[in-house]
Amino acid sequence: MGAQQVRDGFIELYGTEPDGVWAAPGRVNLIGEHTDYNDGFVMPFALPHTAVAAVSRREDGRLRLHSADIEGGVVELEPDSLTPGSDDGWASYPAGVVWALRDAGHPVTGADVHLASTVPTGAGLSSSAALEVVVALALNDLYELGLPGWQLARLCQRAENVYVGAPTGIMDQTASACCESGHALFLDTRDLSQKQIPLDLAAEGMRLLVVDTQVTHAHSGGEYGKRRAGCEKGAALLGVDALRDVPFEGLDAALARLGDEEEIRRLVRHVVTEDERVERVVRLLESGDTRAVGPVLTEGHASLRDDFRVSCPELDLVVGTAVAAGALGARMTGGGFGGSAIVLADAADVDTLTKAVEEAFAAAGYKAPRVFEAVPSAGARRLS
Ligand code: GAF
Repeated sequence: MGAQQVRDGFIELYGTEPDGVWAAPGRVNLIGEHTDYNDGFVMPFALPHTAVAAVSRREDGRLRLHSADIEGGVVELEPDSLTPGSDDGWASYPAGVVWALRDAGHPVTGADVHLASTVPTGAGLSSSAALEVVVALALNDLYELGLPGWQLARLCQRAENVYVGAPTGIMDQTASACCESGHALFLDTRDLSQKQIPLDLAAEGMRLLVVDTQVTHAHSGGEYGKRRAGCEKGAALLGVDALRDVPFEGLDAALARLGDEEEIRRLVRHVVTEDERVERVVRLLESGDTRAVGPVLTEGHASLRDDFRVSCPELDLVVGTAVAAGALGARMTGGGFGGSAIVLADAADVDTLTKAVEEAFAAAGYKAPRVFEAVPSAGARRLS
């Protein structure tokens, strides 16, 4: 939905012009999965799909939230009374941002918000991070807080972890806040240092497809939290602050020290090898060998499927079918347990691959997948 439509929706709803209109994108992650809560490396890029918010500042202690995408009216809350854990449905995300800003000492007294989003929900493409970041950026501007993107990302993560209660890492919010058009974001999640890596697949005759399996996932559910707790246990058993501190060269020795902790061993092996895969992809992209990224993606999928165990039959079917039909590489993207896969392919093969995946889904009796091309797009910004 465009800025004008969201602005018009705001006027219809609240009877006045908004102070401004902002946008924040969803993301795909090229490589680096379940590494962000282990202080490791990730490499997402922003999608063209965005959450758009028309927002006005209020001084009277009222917070009014409305989404064009959700049935139901305006949700009215008081910034003074926001309490972590209160279940306000979708409104918990923007409300959580207001709570996190105020909890960090920023004088946010209230706002009128009208939102609409084109980021598919439940598809592993960070629709919730886009909602959080667009509201954080709007309030940052309207209250002249002067916070940089990485700091807004930290506050949005706190909103999600503490207010909403989902134990996610920092990747999605940072991607939404900090990505740049035409680039993937190489992010060190320990200190949030960043490097923008140019990524122009079309210029090299390639495409990146997103295949949304339409199997919805949820991060407040138990499995994500269990993986995170297992990683923390692994780090504690190995005597390191985070699994990021286990060197790739020392992986075999570290695994041997874990003795009969078979499940922890698998988690550790995924995280340590995945960090190495991110660094390998950065080297390949920087040396112009983009095609060679494909097999690294497929290797990453096997690790997520067999060691970290966060894939599902639909994601495995996308990856297996695409690779067998000639893709350069493929893997699940995001948290897993459903959601989306990415497929790196020669441009000439896109139609054949899409058809192969659609036919495989039909033959398996699965709901038809949604396939679209992803081009690295702009991060969060003010539209008007
Ligand atoms: C989800 C989480 F929100 C991220 O923080 C990250 O852990 C990802 O799953 C897995 O890489 O998107």
